[in-house]
Amino acid sequence: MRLSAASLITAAALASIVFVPLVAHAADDIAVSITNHKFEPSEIKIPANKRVIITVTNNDATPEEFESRTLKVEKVIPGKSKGIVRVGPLKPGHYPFVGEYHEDSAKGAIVVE
Ligand SMILES: [Cu+2]
Repeated sequence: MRLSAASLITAAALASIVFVPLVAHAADDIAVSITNHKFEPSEIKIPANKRVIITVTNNDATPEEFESRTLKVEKVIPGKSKGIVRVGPLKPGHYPFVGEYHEDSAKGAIVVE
């Protein structure tokens, strides 16, 4: 099938529509990992009044639960897998979180500035 100029323009327009939100999302994505029941980084800085997607990679073989009582977030992440936690928009402040299954070592905070 030959592509007409009109269909190429339509394809280009669609590509730009799809491309823009992906770039906008990427700027607000934060990556956190869990290794030996500790978060890395343990302090996550995010901008105020923005939605942020936190990808939590659990490198441990055992499951962990990302939990923040102040943020009302709970997310179980099975061993050797990833989970997505959405936060915000938030006011500036300090929002602690834990890995509920290993609270002694898995501690951190989201710092909103
Ligand atoms: Cu819980």
